[in-house]
Formats: sequence, structure tokens, C-alpha cells
Amino acid sequence: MNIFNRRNADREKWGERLPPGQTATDGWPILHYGSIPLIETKDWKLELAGTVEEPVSISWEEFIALPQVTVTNDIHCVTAWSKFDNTWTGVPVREVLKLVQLKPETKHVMIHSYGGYTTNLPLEDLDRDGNLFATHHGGEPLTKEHGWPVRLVVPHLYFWKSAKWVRGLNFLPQQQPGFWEMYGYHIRGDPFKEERYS
Ligand SMILES: Nc1nc2c(c(=O)[nH]1)N[C@H]1C(S)=C(S)[C@@H](COP(=O)(O)O)O[C@H]1N2
Ligand SMILES: [Mo]
Repeated sequence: MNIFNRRNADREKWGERLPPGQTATDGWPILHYGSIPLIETKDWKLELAGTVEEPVSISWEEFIALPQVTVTNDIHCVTAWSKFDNTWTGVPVREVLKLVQLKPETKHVMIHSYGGYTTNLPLEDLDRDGNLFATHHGGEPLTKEHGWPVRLVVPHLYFWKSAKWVRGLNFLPQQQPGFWEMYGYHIRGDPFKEERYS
């Protein structure tokens, strides 16, 4: 099947759940820039800083003691694959946001990963029901390749926003481009509007 027939078949199967220009994958590609960072949970921290009243740093034990959820969603990579019906378990982003008091000027967030990756989000795209800091996929702990111990999952935007190996959030009054956004990816990245590149 060529790519056009494939897309038509996927469109028939998935309907409106398939964003424009995407094809469905059964596997799970591994995509990241650079090498997989070495992380040990005893040293792992999640740091919340920037435009907050008090910066907070939580340990692995504190993180996994937070309320957890299991959600199912679809993910869409800008390189044109979509993966349907992913079941993730982890801590809702909103539970983590409760740990800080944001200053009123907070409008954006930079996500920082171990290894140096960054990606930016408007606060309202981060502060959503359904977004989580995932520790498990399909009931199994994340593999290192997919972001163990913790990755962000923001399913309504292209998957480059879902940073693997998360280590902190830096709250900002203004938008700043993250790693791929600096290299020409769209500043927001809505797959249903096909916001791939800027
Ligand atoms: N830390 C980090 N997170 C990252 C990336 C990266 O290079 N570094 N790549 C992003 C991109 S472009 C995609 S498509 C997804 C891929 O996640 P996966 O390898 O679990 O499929 O991770 C995103 N998160
Ligand atoms: Mo990607």
C-alpha cells in the first residue's frame, strides 16, 4: 500500500481521531535528540521554579506518593505517525501544579528534561485535565527509551511537547521557544490544525 492508500485506510478506520497528514502505527517509535540520560531515582528530583511564590523540589518518594490516575489517549508525532489508545498511569499535571502558588503573571512554562531537552507550553495547555506525568504505559513501567522514570504526556499537542525524562518546570511570564521550537517547529503544535512548523 502506498502512503496515500494507507492514509485513506487509516482515515476510514479512525475517522476524526486521525489528524490531517498522519498515519496510524501499531508499534511505538523511539524518537529523541541525543542520548538517553542516566537517571537514578535516588537522585531524581522534580523542580518547580520561575514565577512561583516558593520554588519546590520534590523527591521520587514524594512524587510517587501523589494521587495517581490511569488515562487512555492518542498521541501524534510531527513525523506523521499517530498511536491510538495508549494507557498511561502517573500523576496528573494538576496534582503537581497544586504544589506551588503561581504568581499572577505566569502565562507560559518551559519543561526541562534530564539531558538538556526543553519544550515550551502555554500554561493553559499544561494545566489541563488529561495531562499527566506518566510513569507507566500499558500497565508496565516506562522503558528508559520512552522516558523512564517520568515523562510528560500532553496528548492534545504534537508529541514533541511530551518531554521524556522530565526534571523540572520553569514558569514564565512570556513565551520562550524550547529545543525544537527554536529549530523551526511550531510554537504551539496542535496536530488537528497541522501546526507542524513555523
Ligand atoms: N527529553 C526529550 N523528550 C522528548 C524528545 C527528546 O528529544 N528529548 N523528543 C520528543 C519527540 S520529537 C517525540 S516524537 C517524543 C517521542 O517519544 P517516544 O520516543 O516515547 O515515542 O518524545 C518527545 N520528548
Ligand atoms: Mo517527534
